[in-house]
This record gives sequence, structure tokens and C-alpha cells, in this order.
Amino acid sequence: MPEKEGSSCAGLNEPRLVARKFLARPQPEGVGAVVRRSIGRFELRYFDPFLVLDEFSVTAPAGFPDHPHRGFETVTYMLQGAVKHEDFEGRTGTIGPGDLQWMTAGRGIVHSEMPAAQGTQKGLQLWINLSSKYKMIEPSYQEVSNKDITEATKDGIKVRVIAGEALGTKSAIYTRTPTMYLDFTLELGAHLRQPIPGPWNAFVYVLEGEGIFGRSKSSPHHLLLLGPGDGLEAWNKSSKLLRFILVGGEPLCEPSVQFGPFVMNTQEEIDQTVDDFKNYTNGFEKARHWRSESGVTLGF
Ligand code: FJE
Ligand code: FE
Repeated sequence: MPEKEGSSCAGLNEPRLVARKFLARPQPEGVGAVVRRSIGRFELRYFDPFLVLDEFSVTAPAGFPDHPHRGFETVTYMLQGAVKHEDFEGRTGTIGPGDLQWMTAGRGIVHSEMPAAQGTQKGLQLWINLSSKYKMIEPSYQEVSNKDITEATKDGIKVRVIAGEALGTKSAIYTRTPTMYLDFTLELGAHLRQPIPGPWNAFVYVLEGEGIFGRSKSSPHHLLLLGPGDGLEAWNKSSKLLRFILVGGEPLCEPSVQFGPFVMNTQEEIDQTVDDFKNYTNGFEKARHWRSESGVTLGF
């Protein structure tokens, strides 16, 4: 099939419209923490390949103490304050404002994520599913500090490229499930046209201000699922800055079974995972003797 002409330079032939819209309301999660969950709630269990999108808010002593993951990736992007991470391999680190941690849990991670500063720590955590061929890989991390996140500015648009490419600038993050993750700030009057691969699922989550996305107006804490098309058109017609993330991913189109922090392809694999976690096998060996500084275990 011949490619449509000028699809990525001259603009968009078929802008994506908002197909569904959700307001994420605060709900308790972890130990005393609060999340606004958009993807992963009852009405939107899974938006292939995305399992969970939480806008979290946590003030000490609340947090997300010792808990496991298997079969997917967690992407934590800090907006305010700091979170300390400790895992069962003895790896620790603190991520502050604008920092990114892209964790591939693979066959298994047990870790804690706790406040590391005064006041309220805020950020976004996205869970991205892994295809069956990567679910049992060795766990790994990609960390990018605020100052190293690629940025570009053009015509009143600033973009921080967490994953993928925008305004001619590429991120160094490697995505096992092909993913784009862009943090846009639009000045008053700015107009964005951002290409998105046709077959990908994509959404917007509004952080600040008010914007027009496709033909719909939207404000903070709203998740917008985008319909079919070749990109997003957005405008800031308000009197304040508009900030939102645009995330897209290639759907895996595989069966998915989730049990809390474990996401596999079949119920048998979930049963095996629960056994592995209980018996400290197949990747959970180091969980036997490990406790984080908090010493608390999060039931799941
Ligand atoms: C988890 C309950 C949880 N959203 N946003 C059960 F709270 C968690 C969990 C998180 C989490 C952590 C951060 Cl830093 C930010 C989050 C849920 O840790 F993984 C399970 N299983
Ligand atoms: Fe976690």
C-alpha cells in the first residue's frame, strides 16, 4: 500500500479524537498513600499495553512498602518531592522532581517506594505490560535524572521526551514494548500536532491548565483515550499554561491475567507466580531474607 504523502511533516491527515474520557478521583492505595487511578480501575481494567496509570500523592510516614512485581514494567516520573527506592538486590536510589525511573520487573522484583523528602511527594506511575517473550527476563532499570531528560522547544511548545521522539528530539530510553511518553507544556495560543503511529493505543493525561484535544476541552486529572488516526492535535486557548502527558504504545494483543502486582498470560502462570513468590523461587530467591528500611510488607 502506498504511504500517504506528507503525513509526518505537513501535518496530520487524520487527527485522533477523544473516544472516552475519565476523571481520576483520589483513592487510598499502599499504606496511607493516595492515588488518582485512571487506567487499571474497574471501568478501564486494561488499555493494551497499559495496565495502570496512577497520579500519586504520598506524605511520610505513608508510602508503598515492600511488595513484588512480575511480568511488566513500572515507569515512575516525579512531579514534586522525592521517592526513595530500595530493592531486594540491595539496589537503592532516590528520584526527585523531573527524574525518571523505568523499571523492567521481568521475572521478579521485590522493592519499596517511600517518601524521601518533607511535604507531599507527587508523581505519575505507569505500568506497561511486557509481551510473553519478555515476561521472565532479568529485571533491569533505566534511570534518567531531570537534567538529562531530552527537551525541545518550538512555537510555544515545550516537550520533555521521556520515551520516543517529538519535535525532532529522541529519548535514550529503550522500550521493550514500543512506547512513546511525552510531557508537553503549551503556552497561551500554542497549537500542537504530534504524530502517533496508526496502530498504537494512545492517551492524554492532563496535569495543569485547560486544553482542547481533538474537539474536546479538558482539565487536570482527566484521562483521554484517543480514537483512531495518525496523531494528536491540541490547543491552549486558555489564559494559563497547559501541561499534559501524551503516551502511546503498540498493543500486545495477547491474553493477559492480572493478580495484583503479577501480570502473566494465563491463570496457570499466575498460580506458578504466587507459588514462586511464596517459596522464593524462579527469581524471588532474594526475597527470603530481604526487608527494606521500613521493614513493612505490603499485602496485595
Ligand atoms: C503495588 C498496591 C500498591 N501505585 N504509584 C499494590 F500501592 C502498589 C504500588 C503502587 C505505587 C507506587 C508508587 Cl511509587 C506510585 C503506585 C501503586 O506500589 F505495586 C501493589 N501491588
Ligand atoms: Fe512497585
